[in-house]
Amino acid sequence: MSAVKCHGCGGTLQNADLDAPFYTPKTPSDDVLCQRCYRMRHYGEVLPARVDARAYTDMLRETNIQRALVVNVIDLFDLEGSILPNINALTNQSDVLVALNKRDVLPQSVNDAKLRHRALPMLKRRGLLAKDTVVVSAEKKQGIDRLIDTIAKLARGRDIYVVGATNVGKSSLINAMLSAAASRSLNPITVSKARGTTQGLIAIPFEKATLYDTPGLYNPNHASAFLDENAVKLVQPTKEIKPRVYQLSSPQTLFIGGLARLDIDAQSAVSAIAYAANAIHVHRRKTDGADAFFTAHEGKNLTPSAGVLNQKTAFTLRQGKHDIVIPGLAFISIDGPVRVTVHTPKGLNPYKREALI
Ligand SMILES: Nc1nc2c(ncn2[C@@H]2O[C@H](COP(=O)(O)OP(=O)(O)OP(=O)(O)O)[C@@H](O)[C@H]2O)c(=O)[nH]1
Ligand SMILES: [Mg+2]
Repeated sequence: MSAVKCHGCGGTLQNADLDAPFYTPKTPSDDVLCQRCYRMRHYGEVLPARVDARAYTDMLRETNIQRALVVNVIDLFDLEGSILPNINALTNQSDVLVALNKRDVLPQSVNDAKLRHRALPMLKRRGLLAKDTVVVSAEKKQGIDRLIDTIAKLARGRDIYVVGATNVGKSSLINAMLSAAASRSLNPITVSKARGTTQGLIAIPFEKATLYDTPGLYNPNHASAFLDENAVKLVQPTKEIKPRVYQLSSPQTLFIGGLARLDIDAQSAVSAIAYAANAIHVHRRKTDGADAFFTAHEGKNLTPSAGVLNQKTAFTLRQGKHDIVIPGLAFISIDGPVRVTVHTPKGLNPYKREALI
């Protein structure tokens, strides 16, 4: 077998087995993409693959990551879900740079300093400590020069590993840095809405060292894990999210597509702001009869849907603004005090936090 890697995803190319990963009908060479990358790039297909925790840890352990600068990419829309559970064991904690990516999907009216200020304690509480943080958008090419400068300053000639959960935008950010530097014409890395696009380490020359793109860790607590390929495209915000504002009296219910339902129980009316991809319908109705409404409308008005909402999680929010987060789907900013019961498919676990916005 050849040892030539697909320049799209980093997997080792082979032309022996059509059904095995990294197949190409061509002779493997530096310019060849595997068939999966080719189809994702040219036909926009979503072809998910998984990198689980064990494979991920084994892969990084074999590298020099302990002596390198680690750029941990975080998706601002799925902040906590982007944190790697074992990141501290794998890296030298003092050398982590956090890139808060997909800034463009959050309202432009919130400034970067505020986002940083709100996001940092959330990351810290989950064990992610950083030497520095940069707010960026790979899509809109915002903050890219600052990211390059900060990487160069912190790396001090060492190698760089770009890590993070799957789909947070690692490869997109690297492509944005490559086009900003524009000093050499390197092949772009494959980027897609599929989770698990990058499958192996991809080495890119960076100053006198090497920058590595890495596969992302699969996180099962994410709306995408409950949806088919077409619905996966719906839940990912691609444009600035338009906040949807409600005054809810009790007992009222908000449906976020067909994947989540929030039942509100408060003494007086409460204000709730839903942040979800603009394509997702948010429905308000009386809690009474909400079960029958779901049965009648899931998959139609209430889309996307996994067919069931068979898990209930109860939250008590104190005075002040809090978010209820449905990972990968939405966060809903609610003014307490209020009790909220969240219905989701079993295994899609909501949580509460201080308000991000
Ligand atoms: N709106 C927006 N979308 C982004 C941004 N960065 C990446 N994306 C989108 O997010 C999706 C995932 O991007 P990738 O670059 O493939 O993410 P990754 O972290 O390399 O993913 P894996 O290789 O699967 O681990 C794609 O649909 C990108 O277009 C961004 O700054 N803003
Ligand atoms: Mg990637």
